[in-house]
Amino acid sequence: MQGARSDAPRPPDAPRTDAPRPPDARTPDASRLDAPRLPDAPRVPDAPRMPDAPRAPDAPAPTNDAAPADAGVVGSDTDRDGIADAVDNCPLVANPDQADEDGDRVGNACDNCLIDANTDQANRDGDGLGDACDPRPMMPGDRLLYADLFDGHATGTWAPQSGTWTDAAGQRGQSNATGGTEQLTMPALPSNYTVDVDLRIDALAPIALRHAAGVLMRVGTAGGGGVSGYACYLDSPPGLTPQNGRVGLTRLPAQVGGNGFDDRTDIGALIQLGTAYRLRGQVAGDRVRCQLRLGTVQPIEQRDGTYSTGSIGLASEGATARFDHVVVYGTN
Ligand SMILES: [Ca+2]
Ligand SMILES: [Ca+2]
Ligand SMILES: [Ca+2]
Ligand SMILES: [Ca+2]
Repeated sequence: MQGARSDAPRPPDAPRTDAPRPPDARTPDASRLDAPRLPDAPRVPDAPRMPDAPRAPDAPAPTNDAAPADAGVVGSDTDRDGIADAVDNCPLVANPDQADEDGDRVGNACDNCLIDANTDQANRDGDGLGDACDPRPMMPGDRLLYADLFDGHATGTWAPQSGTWTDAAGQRGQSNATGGTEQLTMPALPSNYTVDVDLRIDALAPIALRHAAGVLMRVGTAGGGGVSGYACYLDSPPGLTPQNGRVGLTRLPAQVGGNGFDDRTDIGALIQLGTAYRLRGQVAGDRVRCQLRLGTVQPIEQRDGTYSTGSIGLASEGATARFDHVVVYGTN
């Protein structure tokens, strides 16, 4: 608005300002705005830029109508974030930090799958999530609800219930050998959601009934001060190193009430200490799912109506673990 008004009264000043360099700058700009077509191009181009490249005109002209012209400093910068369009990983979204967590050359600010490398940004159903991460890639309506990359951009607060939790090197770690749990406190998540998390088990407690780490869903406080909800986790039987890996889905507190469940599936591979794995947990109505996003490992599914709402959490048992990339997806 202001710019437009300024331009209007500008005429009087114009002559003064334009005087020094205007002839070159003004003419090109005008030709671009009015009509980046041939008529104007041929006329001015030769004079201003020709000296350096007499032959370049043919090729460069079409490509750089905007770039060279703007300032001769950084080229065209549509989103005005200081990064020229040609090298901006989000040309239409201001993101001066150029953060790109999954390294697919699409900045976090405009990546439709934050933690899944998908340079093509394929999104068949046209909703807010790319095929690479969309829980329902052929059904519109999904979107990102929450993401914590543990790089200082979190919008929620983690509330430790037990264990020793600290952030380091862009990850969230639990270093108490016996394990620990914590819950994400944030504006209520909807009842149904999908959560992806990368987790890594670094060390096993010498004596433990279980060596496991995972993500919690529909978390709440259990009667005895413990945690309630559903846990999607990686598990390794004690006594062997490395152990046969298993992925599990259980209701917490485990086995309480006599009708709880704790299903585990051998994933046919070893869980390597120090290696990160991605788990996907899902809750929708009374359907609860857990899947290790690795190869062809099949998801474990249960139907259970014990818990209908609640946030997400992180947990480890008999293991020192590190977590990264907690991303929650939901339906509009
Ligand atoms: Ca940008
Ligand atoms: Ca990216
Ligand atoms: Ca991506
Ligand atoms: Ca999609």
